[in-house]
Amino acid sequence: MTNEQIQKVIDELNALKANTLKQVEEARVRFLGKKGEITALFEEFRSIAPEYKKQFGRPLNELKQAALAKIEELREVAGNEIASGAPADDLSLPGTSYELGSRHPVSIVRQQIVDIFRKFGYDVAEGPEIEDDWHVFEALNFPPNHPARDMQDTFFVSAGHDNPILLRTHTSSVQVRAMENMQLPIRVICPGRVFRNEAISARAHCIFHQVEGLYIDENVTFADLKQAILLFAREMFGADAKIRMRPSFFPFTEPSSEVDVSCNICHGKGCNICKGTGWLEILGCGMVDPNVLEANGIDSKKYSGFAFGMGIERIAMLKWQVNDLRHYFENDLRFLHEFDSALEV
Ligand code: 2NL
Repeated sequence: MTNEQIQKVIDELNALKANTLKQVEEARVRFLGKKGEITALFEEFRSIAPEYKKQFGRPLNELKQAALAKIEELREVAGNEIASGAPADDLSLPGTSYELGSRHPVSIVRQQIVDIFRKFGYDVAEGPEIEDDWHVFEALNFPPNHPARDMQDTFFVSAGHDNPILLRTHTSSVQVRAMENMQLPIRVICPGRVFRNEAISARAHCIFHQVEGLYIDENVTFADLKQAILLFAREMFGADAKIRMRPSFFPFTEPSSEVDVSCNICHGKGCNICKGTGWLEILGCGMVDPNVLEANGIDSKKYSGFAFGMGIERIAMLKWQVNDLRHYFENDLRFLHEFDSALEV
């Protein structure tokens, strides 16, 4: 056995062409069949002197592996040709098509809300889903025994000490972090996932999504809040959208208000979506309580602000008449594909 013998087979292998499966099989027999060239080399190898085995063993094995790989490659190409009936390198063939995913309705609406407020000059901020008591409750004027601080309403990661670790129940915690880190004036919008220890039903879920907004500057008034919400409602629900405000209560705002938008289905006439009232509740808002400003190191004599919060699933339900919150979390493709054409880019 000589190196030249092996090299000769390598050269032949490199030059090998086979266009049909029959030719590939012929090539396999020629190299690797019972009387094949490589098989013959292995036969010869068995009878050479032990001191030469080292020299030829490895190149022979490499040659066999290379031959197997080459035959396999040729077989694949020839197989494709047969399937398509055309040469493998026909560049006019259609490419492999990948099924594209589509965006989730919650993502679509979140992006629309965020885009509207970005246009108004708000920054976008995100923060941790696992938070501490300070950022979720204490800094937001929740009294020590407020029911939201109860195990019934909040998922705790660790309790029993000064500053329990928990899953955030609203994205206000991100705004607290904004007050810690950003310079005044602050205009920020905080989209994110929130968690509440609730039984799952058509109207409630233990995980949902929120967008909260916060604006703090000198001389911010309730009139500014009303105008911001009205402009948002017109962008989101159409130029003819009207809003109305009803007094409400939140620990972190004073005064507080809930906001309804005129029903986009019956335009105020009354239908089963708005339960005959002509109005749909879209968000809660208010003037930031001075206690919240002070807790976050902001002089409440000099500065004032407004804040608002809305549930993204809720807005999406109103926009598309989705009647059960659970649809958003089940990932049933028949539901998700309903929104394939909903992207208004
Ligand atoms: C709702 C109501 C609201 C806020 C969220 C807030 C945040 C800070 C200070 C003051 Cl840092 N307020 N957020 C205010 C009023 C209402 O959300 O119904 N959300 C789904």
